[in-house]
Amino acid sequence: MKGRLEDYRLLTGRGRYTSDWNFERQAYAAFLRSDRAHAEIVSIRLDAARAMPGVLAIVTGDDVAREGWRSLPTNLAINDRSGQPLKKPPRPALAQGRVRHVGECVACVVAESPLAAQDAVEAIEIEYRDLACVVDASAALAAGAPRLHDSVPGNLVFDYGTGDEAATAAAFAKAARVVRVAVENTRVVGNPLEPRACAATYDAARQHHALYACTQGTAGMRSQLVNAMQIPDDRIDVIAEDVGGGFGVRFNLYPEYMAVMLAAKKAGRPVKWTGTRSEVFLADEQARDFHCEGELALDASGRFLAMRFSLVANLGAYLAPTGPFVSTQGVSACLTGVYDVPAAYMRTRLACTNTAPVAAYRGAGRPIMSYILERLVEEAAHQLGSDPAELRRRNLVPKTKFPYTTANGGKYDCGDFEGVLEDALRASDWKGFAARRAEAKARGRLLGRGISTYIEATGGGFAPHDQVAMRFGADGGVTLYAVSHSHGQGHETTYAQIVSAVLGVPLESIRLRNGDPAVRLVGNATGGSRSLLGVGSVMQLAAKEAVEKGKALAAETLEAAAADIEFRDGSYRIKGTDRAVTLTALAKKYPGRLDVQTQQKIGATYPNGCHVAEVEIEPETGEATITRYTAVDDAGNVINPTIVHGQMQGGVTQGAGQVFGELAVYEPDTGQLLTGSFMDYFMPRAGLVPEPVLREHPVPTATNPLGAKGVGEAGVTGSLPALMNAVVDALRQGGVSHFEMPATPARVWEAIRAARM
Ligand code: MCN
Repeated sequence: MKGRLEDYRLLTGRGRYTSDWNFERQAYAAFLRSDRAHAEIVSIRLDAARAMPGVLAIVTGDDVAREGWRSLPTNLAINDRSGQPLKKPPRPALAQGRVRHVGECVACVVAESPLAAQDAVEAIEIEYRDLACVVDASAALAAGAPRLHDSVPGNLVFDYGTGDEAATAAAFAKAARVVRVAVENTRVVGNPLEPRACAATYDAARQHHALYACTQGTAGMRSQLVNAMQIPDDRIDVIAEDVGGGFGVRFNLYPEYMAVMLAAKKAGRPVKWTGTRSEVFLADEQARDFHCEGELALDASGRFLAMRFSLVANLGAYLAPTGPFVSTQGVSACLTGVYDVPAAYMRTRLACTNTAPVAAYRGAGRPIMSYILERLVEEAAHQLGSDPAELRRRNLVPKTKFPYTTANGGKYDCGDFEGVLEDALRASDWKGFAARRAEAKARGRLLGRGISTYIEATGGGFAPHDQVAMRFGADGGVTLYAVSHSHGQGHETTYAQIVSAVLGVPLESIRLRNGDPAVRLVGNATGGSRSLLGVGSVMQLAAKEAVEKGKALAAETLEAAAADIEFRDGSYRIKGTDRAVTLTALAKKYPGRLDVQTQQKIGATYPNGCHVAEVEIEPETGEATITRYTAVDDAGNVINPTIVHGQMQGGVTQGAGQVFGELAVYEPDTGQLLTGSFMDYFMPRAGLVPEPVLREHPVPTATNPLGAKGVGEAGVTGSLPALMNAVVDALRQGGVSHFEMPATPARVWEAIRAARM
């Protein structure tokens, strides 16, 4: 296959992204955003702004309250360590009485042009009374910290615990050795290519809203809106065609979308908002930002007896809809990694701070776990003087133990962790490293090697099931409908491959419609690397159902008994004869009769892999270069190897971005975001990661009809610890004993200099 089905359309500018939608009598929105981290709103005067040319309407938090629209939703289905449910401080679409982070929406101005709207924003007179702020999660939990929400004492929204605390303590008590590490998983900004945007229309006669927004799934967005606006589901359509990247930060409802919907209602005109890159930095959900402490208990032979983790998560000023889930169960779904460990416990305290809300970002919690766990295991190998691969090998869950129940109740379906590790050692020339290190040393460079054996959960999902529809057109084409969105993953191609293999029709005759409001379906948004194994599986079931449906019609057409009809290569034929009719011909002859709508709940499965990285550091400049990268992954059965390799490469690069430079920095005293543009915020470029060696080690799962595991996030879950382990290993050669991300030249140089003094 040459390229992906969607490539020509997207590469020739024929995609339809959110800001490509235009409407008759369309007006434009701009936002007044808080320029301070924490303050009471004393007064807002709108007269001067209203009098500006072209201004049509201005909405504020009072209008949202008057409309009866509630807080943006958030949820966590469990109670915390003391039996308490999640504290859910209110998060109105526009600030009501107080602002809690720089960039929070205060007012939405609608005008005849984007410039007129922006000018009027600047004419709004607002008086604030500043309050003390806190941007660090541990500081926010300390006694005497500024309190963000009246309903959240001590800024602690949830005190999560998972695993068996007593059994873990008992195992630690009898350990021959205990290894400890503390690491920061730094805050990053997602930065999809397409900045956030939306357009809203309101049909007063039908009391009906339509929202056009860049989203990873229209059904999830609609249900979040229904929850916040308290209106029936059929009064809202959410529409999205092409979406320019998501990475998790396009999953949830955002305040701007509700504000623009209200503005459209008030102005009586369609309203469009196209955010800027600055607004992405200030007000998109941000990610990671965990302080992590880990302890590993080992017996005298280096067997893992128990693990214990204590985490503090910074959730930002408000709880994003999925923020609490991602920071708790999203992290601990693979608490003990690929290791066979009898006891484990994790405690995570979720704190509010005066920063942008935090939620899912590629890996959605799993890279937090893989990072602390694999840094811990690497440190154990270092302290024991053991080969890091050998220590891992000794502790992996053996093939014979699947399905494997983890110490906190997770169930890994299948895998071959030892086989994956051995493949990676071979592919990375593990044994040749000593010679490469000596060669680098001779050139005055520090060469380090890092390994990670990771695992992640894919397949969950919040919706009750995944539903797809398949319609056969008069032109012989097949249209597939799903609610999960493709925003870079190539679903148009892979779903078509699955369906084409069953129906025997050409790939090019298959189209994909994501979230078409005319075909309302229940289903999950794209997230958790589950689209192929969830939606793709249901696509296959739907295709098989269509083939079955066609049998009776073929029998009628061929004047034979249905039992005598067989289907092969796109045609029904009477067994043992050459009398046949194609499925396409039947679809044309019997319009609508082959159409199907199918659903299924698909369970979780656990992709895993072993990544090995080598990083060379130039001690005089602090510059770090990835010299080799090897990834062996078990994604189960693979539908499209090119796409899978692209996904791995993208994920690995995303991990490399965080390890080598990405960092969102808030000034501690003022809460100002110091890294609010690409001038200050590092973005990984293509040259950061050399062409990786990518290998598959598939162990097909029985949990879905395709035998597939997810792949979209695996690259980052594996690369974050592998790369940082390599950096730390290189720096050890320079005498550095402790180092935190990001490994920018300045920070690396400073660490080496400090170690030399
Ligand atoms: N695939 C395959 N065989 C497998 C597994 C997957 O051929 N065994 C293919 C799938 O058919 C699909 C692609 O690989 O075309 C990714 O599939 P999957 O692992 O199911 O992940 P999703 O499609 O659900 O994508 C979500 C995942 C997530 S959660 C984030 S975050 C992410 C990611 O994918 N964001 C991305 N990859 C991204 N890639 C791009 N370009 N942009 C983003 O925003």
